[in-house]
Amino acid sequence: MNDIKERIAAELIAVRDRSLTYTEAEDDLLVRQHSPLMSPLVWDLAHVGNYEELWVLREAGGITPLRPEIDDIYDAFKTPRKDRPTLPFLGPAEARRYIEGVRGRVLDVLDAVNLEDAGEHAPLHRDGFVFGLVIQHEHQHDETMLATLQLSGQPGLVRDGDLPQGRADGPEEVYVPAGTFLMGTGTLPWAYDNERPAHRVDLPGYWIDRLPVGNRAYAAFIEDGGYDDPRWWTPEGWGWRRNSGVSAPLFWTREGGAWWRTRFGRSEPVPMDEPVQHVSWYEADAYARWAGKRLPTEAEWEKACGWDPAAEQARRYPWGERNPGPDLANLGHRAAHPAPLGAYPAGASAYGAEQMVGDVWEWTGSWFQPYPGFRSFPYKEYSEVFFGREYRVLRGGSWAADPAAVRTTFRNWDYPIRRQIFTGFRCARSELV
Ligand code: AVJ
Ligand code: FE
Repeated sequence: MNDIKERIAAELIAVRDRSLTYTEAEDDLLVRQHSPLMSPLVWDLAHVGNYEELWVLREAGGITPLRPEIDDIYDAFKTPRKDRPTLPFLGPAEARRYIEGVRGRVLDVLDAVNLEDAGEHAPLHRDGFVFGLVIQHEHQHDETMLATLQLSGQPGLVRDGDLPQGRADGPEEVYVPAGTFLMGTGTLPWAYDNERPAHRVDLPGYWIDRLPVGNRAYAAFIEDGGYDDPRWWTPEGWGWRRNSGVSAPLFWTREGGAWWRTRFGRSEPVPMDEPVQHVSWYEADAYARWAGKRLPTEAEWEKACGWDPAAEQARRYPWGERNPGPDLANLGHRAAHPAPLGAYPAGASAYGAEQMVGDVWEWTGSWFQPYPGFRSFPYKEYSEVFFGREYRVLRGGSWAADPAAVRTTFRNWDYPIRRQIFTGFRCARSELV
């Protein structure tokens, strides 16, 4: 096996270990629905196996379907999440057997294929793309499973860990001078279709927060009456605020004059020096207006994160090409929460912005739209069907995102009302002239 095949095999093993860890619970917890926003955990588990069967075995490997009769059950477009408990999905033991059977054949395909000359299947196999696709897909579902586990309120299921200390000093904002940069990528082999093609974008100068907005600052917004003042909210945001009755981030409660949160089944004081998470786009947008700022556009976010103005090229990570070690970013579920603000000075971008990847996904002010020259690959339902004015773009990746599915060009998206995801934000403002 050559280097790339060894890396793929290692990544396949790592992501499967992760999925199995998140589904070690008793059967009842796995088959139950914990929120209408989420699938039963065992659905996610077999869905990643079915996706792997579809893409690696059938499409790229030309192998006859193993279990075509279950395809409809695991087609995310056929049944919305809220209705998935009614599906005749595989039980935990059968799901584990199914995904293991698929995986064995996937490793056979990997072993046998010539990645650089796979005949009619070449586009899927080039640079191991189809394996990258299923590895990233499974990691994304693992993050979804963590959101489900958080919503379940069940203690003792999710591993925690230690993170670096925060750092209080440093400027509030960094300046990004006017000029063009290259947005998106034409070279990263495992990038999704929505990250392509690379294209020049010209931006005026702007300021962007050095760090994500912290719980202390967010609590000040609440205590200043931010949830009760329509001046800070868009009309849709204000409508959502009134109908939902929301008055603090999801999982926060007020007890004895202090803020508490529940995290994976346990109650704890809100750590004031961590980035805020579990806020909707509407809340992020309102906070930014209260602070005299706005959310960064997606282009502003990406330039501040990934562009190296001296080298005139984009970096894979804010600090460069090096893999995200524990001194650089809080990724890959090292702990089950964001790191304190200022914990990763070594992970700063060329412009000095910190914690751009890891800790929390960050809402941007942009709708999820195609880049100029976008071409769907390998299927329309990954990105294309979501383009428009329904979903807001999220950037950076949370503590629960794996480095395999994080890069400066990576795009995530969700409805502006969603809060169960591990999402926060930072603010920006235009240069005053
Ligand atoms: C890109 C995170 C919005 O979870 O719905 C999973 C990723 N696509 N299976 C999602 C995805 C197909 C997607 N998000
Ligand atoms: Fe999926």
